[in-house]
Amino acid sequence: MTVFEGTFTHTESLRFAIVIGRFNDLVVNKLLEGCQDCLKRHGVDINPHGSQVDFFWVPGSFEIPLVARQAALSHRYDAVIYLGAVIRGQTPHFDFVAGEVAKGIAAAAFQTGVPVIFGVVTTDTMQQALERAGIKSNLGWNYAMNALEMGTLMRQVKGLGGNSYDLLPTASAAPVLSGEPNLAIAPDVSSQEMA
Ligand code: INI
Repeated sequence: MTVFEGTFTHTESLRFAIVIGRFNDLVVNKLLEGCQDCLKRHGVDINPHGSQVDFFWVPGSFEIPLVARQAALSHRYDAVIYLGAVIRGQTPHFDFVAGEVAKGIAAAAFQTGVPVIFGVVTTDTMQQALERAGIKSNLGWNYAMNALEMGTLMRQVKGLGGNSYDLLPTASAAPVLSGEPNLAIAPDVSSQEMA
């Protein structure tokens, strides 16, 4: 049998959408910085005027799934990354916001066949959120790694053919749809440990 794994190399043809909720922007901007830094150091052109990454800004996490689903439906992207911060102490409807975002993001992935990365930090306090956005580690980096891994993996999976998304346009205009398993494992995948 075969082992399929995503890679963190040969990223020049990958395309990503990053959907960002502005709410708690102190946290979210740091997540975005970490995410961009990781993509850039793995060879992705993060220039908003370039061809590899598009950025979508929305008011808060609650709005993320709508835009993210639409972005995924465009099938321009190998993966869509959602960045947001939902902090319990700041909202009595924490569970509604956090729950709806999680459900919406999962639905977007299933409905579109495009990998979605759940980059919404949910914490009890601002301090905990900041610790995950740069003070201790930066989860934005991890979310970018997840996007690279899933984007490259899905190109291999789609290369197998015969999946339920056959009637949809291909996920990317990029040509690498080999169907060959890629056994390479990024040497730096564990370099950013979570707190
Ligand atoms: N949005 C967030 O991204 N994080 C939060 O912690 C938050 N709080 O605390 O309420 C939040 N609310 C805004 C929400 O996402 C919507 O933008 C708003 O309700 C308008 O639909």
